[in-house]
Amino acid sequence: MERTLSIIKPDGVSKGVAGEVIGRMERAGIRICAMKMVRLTLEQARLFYAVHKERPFFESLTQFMTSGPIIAMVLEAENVIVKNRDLMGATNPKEALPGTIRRDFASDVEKNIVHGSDGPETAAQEIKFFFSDLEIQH
Ligand code: IDP
Ligand code: MG
Repeated sequence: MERTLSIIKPDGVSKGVAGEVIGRMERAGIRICAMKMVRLTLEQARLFYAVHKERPFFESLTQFMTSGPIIAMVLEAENVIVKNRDLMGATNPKEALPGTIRRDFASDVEKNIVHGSDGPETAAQEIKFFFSDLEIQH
């Protein structure tokens, strides 16, 4: 069994599509084994997205991620990193396939509704960023 970190970003929460996003994950056979709603500080957002700190969109992205509450989740399933990325669709919703979360709900490349870890190492790091072992159901 593999685990990944998923985040419903501030736009997903404020648009009221959290339930729909979670429903899609559950219908895909993904188990949610941890969940919390938090509002990141700018410092936390900068730390979470540190790999992107040289990118031109870093300032705007981190501001956006602190603009409202987010829902962080640990997802579990076989091959869940790729499975979740497939449900999400491409980073830019205009390039995302029909039926994906980003294509169906996102307005632009920055405000794209969801985050999902991109590999086993980042998944482990990102899960630790939000959750202690005690907060994850086995
Ligand atoms: P991902 O979320 O699909 O893994 P990344 O390349 O890791 O995409 O970028 C992280 C986040 O940064 C994206 O989800 C999006 O919110 C934002 N982002 C990525 N590329 C751009 C861009 O070209 N302009 C503005 N924001 C971007
Ligand atoms: Mg990424």
